[in-house]
Amino acid sequence: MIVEINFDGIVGPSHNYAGMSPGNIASATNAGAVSRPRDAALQGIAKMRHNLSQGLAQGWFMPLDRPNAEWLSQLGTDTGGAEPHILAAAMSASAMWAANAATVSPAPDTADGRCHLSVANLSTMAHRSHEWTGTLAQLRLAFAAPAFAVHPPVLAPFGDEGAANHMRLAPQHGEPGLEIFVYGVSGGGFPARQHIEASKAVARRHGLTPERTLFIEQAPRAIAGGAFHNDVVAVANERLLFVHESAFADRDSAYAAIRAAAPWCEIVEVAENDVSLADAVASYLFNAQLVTLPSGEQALVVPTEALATPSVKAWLDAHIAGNGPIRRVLPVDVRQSMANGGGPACLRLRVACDPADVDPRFLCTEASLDAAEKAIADHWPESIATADLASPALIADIRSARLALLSALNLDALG
Ligand code: SUG
Repeated sequence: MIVEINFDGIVGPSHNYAGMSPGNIASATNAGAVSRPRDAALQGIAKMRHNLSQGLAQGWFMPLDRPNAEWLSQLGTDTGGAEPHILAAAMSASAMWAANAATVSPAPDTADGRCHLSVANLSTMAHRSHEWTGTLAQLRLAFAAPAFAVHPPVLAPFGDEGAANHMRLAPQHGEPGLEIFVYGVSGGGFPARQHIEASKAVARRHGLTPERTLFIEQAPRAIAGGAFHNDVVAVANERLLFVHESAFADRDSAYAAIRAAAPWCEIVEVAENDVSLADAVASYLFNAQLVTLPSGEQALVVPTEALATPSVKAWLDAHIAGNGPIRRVLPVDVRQSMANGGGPACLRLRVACDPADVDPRFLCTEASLDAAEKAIADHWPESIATADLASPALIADIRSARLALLSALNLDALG
């Protein structure tokens, strides 16, 4: 039976604030701050535990090997010789934001009836452009069953940031759905990270039906305002699209096209007058996990920051009181990730599939969460200042910490 599994990226031991993502307001604001990798990873584990306890299927992806020596070698350098910004890029723990790992088209949507995953090239940002090799190896292990087709990345120069710019509406996860690819063109001097050419290539490779596939342009104003990915201003789950008024370049035609292709869908729009674009971006209201609980109710797993933003809190209170389709709001603390622009939704990749087809080592249980928590508590660095990134001792600690986690989870094959 097809269910939605959320695979969270475990925050890697090299988590740091190097300010490497222009257009991502949190990353720029916190550049140079001291990070807390252990707290960050434990916050991530607590979020997974929280969602598992709600009766949701939960999986995970392992941190990638950092610093990426192979990438440095391709650049003709190494950890001892690389300039600081190159070393910081090689050290990034950015693979934690699993929403950017791949674009996923579940089996009911595809021509061959397999669940297709295309690893994202993340080519716009140097520190993310070398994630795909490690991510692809991991996807090939987790989704090795014939029920899946795992594709290599679309080639540069067409930027692809994966599921962060992709939404799926379906009456239920296991039924054929409408896949919506949101691309950017311009954004007030910030890069548009998802290119339409990449979105179209992914849709073709996945064998999607044109009548159930839409390509919608992100509003340049949203990108300029800090919505570097569409999932900062919109999120979908089953029949429901939850979206900020300023998300799309041409809102009316976008909604008309969605309603024509999915007449059963419900669009809940948050008006600019109620929650400004600036508040939406700062609070990450939309970078929430919109999920269907076992009771059938829809819940929104929000970052704690959302409830601390008065306009957002007022909107959510009124929605619940007014009996809107989101019935529960569940806050989680992912502050360490948030400070780099990654909310609850960034940290997970949704794969609607039969859990029996997934390598069980990538599915979480209370016991495996305990094992991961222990490895993190024992081995993850407590703090990292950007000036420390070149320290050979820190680099050795980061490598051995990751290997300790892989070994605790029986995933040494990824080492
Ligand atoms: O790509 N931050 C990530 C955040 C990704 C959030 N993902 C989604 N919206 N789905 C990014 O901008 C910051 C790294 C640094 O500055 O050190 C960073 O890469």
